[in-house]
Amino acid sequence: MRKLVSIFKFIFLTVFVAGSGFATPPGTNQEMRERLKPAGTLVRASKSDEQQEIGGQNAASQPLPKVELSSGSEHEVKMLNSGPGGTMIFEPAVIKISKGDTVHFKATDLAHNSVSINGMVPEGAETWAGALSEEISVTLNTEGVYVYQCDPHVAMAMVGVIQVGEAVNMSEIKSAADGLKANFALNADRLDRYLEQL
Ligand SMILES: [Cu+2]
Repeated sequence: MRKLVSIFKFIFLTVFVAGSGFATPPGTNQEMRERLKPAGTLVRASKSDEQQEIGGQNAASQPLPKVELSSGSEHEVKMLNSGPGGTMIFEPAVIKISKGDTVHFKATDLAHNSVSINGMVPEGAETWAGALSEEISVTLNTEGVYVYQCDPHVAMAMVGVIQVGEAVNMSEIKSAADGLKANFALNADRLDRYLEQL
């Protein structure tokens, strides 16, 4: 009797296993994969859409807020190895001031300087060139946009922008910016982002 049971078990298992084997046509797994594939693709697609959206928000597509007119007639710009806006940076890198105001460049960190860039100041305007680690003050009496740099770190886009009164020379600044940007090995979009804030 036990023998019979085990024979039946054997037959049952054989038929069941074989049957299920036959009941699974070769195409079924493939078909299943095919059915699952679009679902998987959709999940990945929606995820990457989301990532693109997040990336887009962090990237240059997000317009930066405009810089407001700094209060008072004396303004301070720190020369820094590292600040909230990045490394080798003027802080604030973009300021809007009134005609006749003075900007003090502070040697908060050493081995930086502030030098106005030829062709990137309003026509007939004052220019300046500080020595390394020198704290200089410039009084700006000519309306327009001024772009200046730190000589040792211009390749890292250590530049700054001052708008005095109205940005009357913005088109000249923008065309000259292309030449300046050619010197940037790092932070290549910094100047564009600065000018966007005016
Ligand atoms: Cu520097």
